[in-house]
Amino acid sequence: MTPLTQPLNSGDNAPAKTASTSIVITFLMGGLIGAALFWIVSDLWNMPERAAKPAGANMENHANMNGGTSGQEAGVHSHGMLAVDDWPVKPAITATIQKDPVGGWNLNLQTENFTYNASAAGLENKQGEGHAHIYVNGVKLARIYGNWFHIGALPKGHNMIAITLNANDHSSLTHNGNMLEHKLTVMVE
Ligand SMILES: [Cu+2]
Repeated sequence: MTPLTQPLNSGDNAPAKTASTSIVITFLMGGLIGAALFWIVSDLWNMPERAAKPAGANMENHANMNGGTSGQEAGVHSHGMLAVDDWPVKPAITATIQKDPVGGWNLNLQTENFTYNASAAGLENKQGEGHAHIYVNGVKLARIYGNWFHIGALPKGHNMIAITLNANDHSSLTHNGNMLEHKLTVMVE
């Protein structure tokens, strides 16, 4: 803030312009303070997430523990939910992601008690069967029928990748009210 007071003082040497100049400066200062406050507040807002994940790629967040995106992304998921609570064996998913040497990112899914069945997509639900959905920054990118998936270039900054397990009718699988999903954060410098 100190350097900005310099022009204000030098403005005193031009009395005719003082009033309008100070109005303009007040306006600019207001804008700067507003921007600074916004920056500080938005930084604080992001802090818990940042603190939990050191910078760098391949940071994982086991979203199954905390309800994950079930609330946040409710509006993004266009399909319903299907609880697996009464299934004798519950599916599970984890994932890792690595930078591809040529371009983009290679996502590797690991599922348990779950079979991908592309030929049944859109048909009747069957326990332990379905496919996955991938969301990048809250937007659905694709349907996944296997353990490997290539993601193209990601924008700079923190990218939130969420992979959900879905029934044949595309419903998101849930257990104890939490979506069966895995979330990753990819930091692009
Ligand atoms: Cu689907």
